[in-house]
Order: sequence, then C-alpha cells, then structure tokens
Amino acid sequence: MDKITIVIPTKNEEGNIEKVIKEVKKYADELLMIDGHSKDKTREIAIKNKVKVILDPGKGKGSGIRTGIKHAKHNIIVFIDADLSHEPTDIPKLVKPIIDGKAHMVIASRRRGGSDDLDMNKFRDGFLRQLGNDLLTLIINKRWNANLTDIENGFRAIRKDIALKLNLNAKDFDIEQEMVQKCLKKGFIIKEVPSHEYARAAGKSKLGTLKAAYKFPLRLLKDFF
Ligand SMILES: Nc1nc2c(ncn2[C@@H]2O[C@H](COP(=O)(O)OP(=O)(O)OP(=O)(O)O)[C@@H](O)[C@H]2O)c(=O)[nH]1
Ligand SMILES: [Mg+2]
Repeated sequence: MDKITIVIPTKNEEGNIEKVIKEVKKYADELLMIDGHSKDKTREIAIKNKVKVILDPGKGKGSGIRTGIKHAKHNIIVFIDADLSHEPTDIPKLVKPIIDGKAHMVIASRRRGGSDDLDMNKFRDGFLRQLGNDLLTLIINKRWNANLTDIENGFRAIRKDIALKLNLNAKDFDIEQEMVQKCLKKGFIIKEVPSHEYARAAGKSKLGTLKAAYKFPLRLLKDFF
C-alpha cells in the first residue's frame, strides 16, 4: 500500500490549525506540521493534538516545504495549507494519479474548482494575483508544451523521491512554481484535479502580494533553461 505523509506548513495559524488537523488526520499515515517560528499558540495546539512539529529554518514558506520533504517518512507527500482554504475531502483524488502510476505530481487546481479566496473585487489580492498566476501559467505552458491551469496552488501531492530529485532551493512562496518548472524540465508528469479554494478562515495572509511579486518572474527566469 502507498502510504501518505501530510505536511501542513504553518505560521501563526492558531485560529485554524486544530480544525485542519482534525480534518486531514484520517487521510494521513503520518502527519507533520512544519512551523515557521509562529509567535502564537500554533505549535502548542499541534502538540496537544499529538501532531509531530518541526521548526523550519525561518526563511519563509519554501524553506518550510523543503523541510517537510526532507522529514516525510512516506513516499507520497500531500501539502495542505493551515488556513482552512483547501478541501481535505479532495485528498483521495489528489493522490490517486500518483498511486495509479499516472503522475509524479498532482496539483489541486483553483481554475478548475473555483476560488473564494481570490476576491476579484480586490485589485491587489484578487485581480493582480490571478493575472500573475495566469500569465506565468501561460508562459510555462508554452515553454514546456504543458496544459496546466494553476501552477501556484500549495495544495498538491508529490512523490518524495521525485521531490528530492528537483534540488529545490526556493525560500519563499515561489517554491510551488519551482516545483512545477523543475518537474517539467526533467520530464516528470504533472496532473491537475479540480479543487475548490475557500477564503482564509482566521488570521492574516503571509504572502504580501506586492512585496513578493518580483519573486515569481525571477523564479521563471531562474529555472527557464
Ligand atoms: N513553515 C512555514 N509556513 C508558512 C510560512 N509562511 C506562511 N506559511 C504557511 O503557508 C501557508 C500559505 O500561506 P498564506 O498566508 O495562507 O498565503 P496565501 O494563501 O497566499 O494567503 P491568503 O490568501 O491570505 O490565504 C499557510 O498555511 C501559512 O501558515 C513560513 O515561513 N514557514
Ligand atoms: Mg492561504
């Protein structure tokens, strides 16, 4: 049987983490919380719920994801955010193409499943984010002859042995895009499944659309050739 490690990256998610743990637990053979040095009760709540907590190097979400890959015990890794924006009941359909040997990585696509988080009435956190994601997706599709719709979503599954072959180095939110570009570059198969994204339940976004915006085109160039 293919066993699953679920990795939850967290940073100050005390208002969400207990519910996420309860919702994803039944899909996990191993559950890891990778924490970016939360200053609230996030780690305390996870420990109370008997979840293994590992601190990341404190450099951003990307360093958290890479820490999760390193520590995962099983060969199928599912990443799910800690803010209740992803649909845990979609985990079985996310891992199925990997179990069936049809994909090396599977992304939950908000383009195919819809998103309440991308509020298109908001210029920065709606329109600009969607525009950026779509533009990067188009360029990446053209570059590698792919047919993806959502390269940035953090809700995804990947084989650990494949993730290790990617030599990931992103420290921040460009990690998801790096995974996509390097998979395509190395000829690994990426599939998408539709999944609905909800608006973050409690707490604040850590992305900072404007401050982080330069990282995505920079990543595009870094791993283009
Ligand atoms: N380990 C780790 N996790 C992080 C770090 N920064 C953010 N996260 C987590 O990564 C996930 C995605 O971050 P969000 O702040 O939700 O980013 P976003 O989805 O673009 O923003 P929202 O639209 O507000 O949800 C969440 O579970 C965060 O808690 C970090 O430095 N280290
Ligand atoms: Mg979020």
